[in-house]
Amino acid sequence: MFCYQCQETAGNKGCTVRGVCGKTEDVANMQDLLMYVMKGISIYSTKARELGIENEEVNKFIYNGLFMTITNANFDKQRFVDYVKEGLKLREEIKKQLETAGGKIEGTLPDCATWYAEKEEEFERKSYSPEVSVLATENEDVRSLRELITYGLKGLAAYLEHAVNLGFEDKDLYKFVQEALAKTTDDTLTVDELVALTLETGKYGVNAMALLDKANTETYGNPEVTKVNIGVGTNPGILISGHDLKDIEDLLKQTEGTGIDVYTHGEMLPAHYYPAFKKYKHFVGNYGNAWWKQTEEFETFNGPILFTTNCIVPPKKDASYADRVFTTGAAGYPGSKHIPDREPGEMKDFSEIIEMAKKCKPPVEIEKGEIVGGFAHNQVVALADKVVDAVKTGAIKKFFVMAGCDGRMKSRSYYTEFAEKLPKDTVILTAGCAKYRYNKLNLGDIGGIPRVLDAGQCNDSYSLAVIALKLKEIFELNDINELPIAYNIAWYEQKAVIVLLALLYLGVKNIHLGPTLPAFLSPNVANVLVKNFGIAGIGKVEDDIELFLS
Ligand code: SF4
Ligand code: SF3
Repeated sequence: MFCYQCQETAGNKGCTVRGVCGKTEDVANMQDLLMYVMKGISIYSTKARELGIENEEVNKFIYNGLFMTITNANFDKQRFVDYVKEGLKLREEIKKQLETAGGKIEGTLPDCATWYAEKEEEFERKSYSPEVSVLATENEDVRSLRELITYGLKGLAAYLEHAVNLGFEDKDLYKFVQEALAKTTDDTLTVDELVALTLETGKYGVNAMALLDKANTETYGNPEVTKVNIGVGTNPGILISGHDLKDIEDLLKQTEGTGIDVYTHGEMLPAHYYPAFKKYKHFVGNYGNAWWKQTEEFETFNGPILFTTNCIVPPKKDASYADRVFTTGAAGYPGSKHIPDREPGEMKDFSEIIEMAKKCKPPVEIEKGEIVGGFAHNQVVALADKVVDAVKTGAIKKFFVMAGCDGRMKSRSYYTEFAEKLPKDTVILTAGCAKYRYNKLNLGDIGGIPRVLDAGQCNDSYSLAVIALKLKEIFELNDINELPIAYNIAWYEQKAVIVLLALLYLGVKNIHLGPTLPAFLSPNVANVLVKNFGIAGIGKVEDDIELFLS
């Protein structure tokens, strides 16, 4: 195996024996094979689209398959095997559609478009062969750019899937994702062309996040300032983790009146900010912190846990909660019950989880109090006068965008320290699970504006960009970079990659990225990012604060 797609990759080089995330070699290889097959499908579907052929099944297969390979989303090998099988069938189908329409692909086709097998043993063998690996691309700059694009596409696909689940779609996104995947197999593309494709990925990333923002807000209303309880009630509870709002809607509906409470975990916290979910009295609060603390915090929750997406941490051998873990959507874990997709017009069936919860003890309280969030673009724009005044009078000197992911590395205490040491006339704008490093610190407020403004999930980083563009308009500036906003972003998995590419596309410069720069950036590619966009890593807290404020 070789995997270097996340921030915690072994030695900041690559996982080669077993993932730091817990992904075993055979699962990693099968994920590579799925990527390989999806590239093959995309070669045909892209050509077919030129002839007006749009295959809905292919569209769904690709975004869901990409999502399944995101760090900590799915560890279930059999699901990847089944998916590879389905993918090969689908590839033959779209190939036939293309041929029937008189279409033909010029030149020699790459192996990913022609390799075919039916037996699982053959999948296994293929998944271990070098041509399927990331390392098959020998030129390290080309590999770096291909992977940067691919990881961006994975993040984009995840956001797209959430939007589609709410009935919102954009055919251009399917087209771009498949076209870009196909291009990662094209040896004739130059480094410059791949750099251009990277930026284009950012552009579509903005579109995907905008689509999801529209889907979320039109379905559930605009997030509003909300106090979220972090303590517990006296009823048994179900803990729901991940990012999918449609899933939490179904769960809240089905648990109403059952005597079971619902708690959010990790990236599901922002569900509390949406007006549509506030009416549920049994929607009690948020339990625990960012994903990496789950092996400890799930021990005391006592009830079933539902993963709608990443981040799953494999339960420890002696974990008491392992048989209470359920997955759904792109998420999966071997041995955990997977709740099937909803039939059109219906809800997912969570009855098994609810029945299990009824037999469980209530959660043990691990924290007390409240946290405040809900500062997505609509809410902040509603407060714009106040914010603008504070900037004009100098009460707010600078904003710090500290969106992104959290992770288990010790070096991430940098972000807690950074938040603590920032001068009192600064405001943190956050989104994603990165916030757990400082959202319980009580950093105070500036004239009623809290010093940590949480917009929501990682995809709501889009909201932060909308806020920046709005401020640019109010202050009548020519360039988004003239605003008193600094970017100190934490990354972990591939959703943060699409957020980063989206910000670059929007013209944001001098983003600091930590706690380490991606291992998949070759020195030359890193240099392009440094030179053209002023991307930098992080250093010592005091030095960085001084640098940002200078
Ligand atoms: Fe390693 Fe990250 Fe890949 Fe897991 S996802 S195998 S930790 S690089
Ligand atoms: Fe977190 Fe996994 Fe990235 Fe949506 S839940 S931000 S890491």
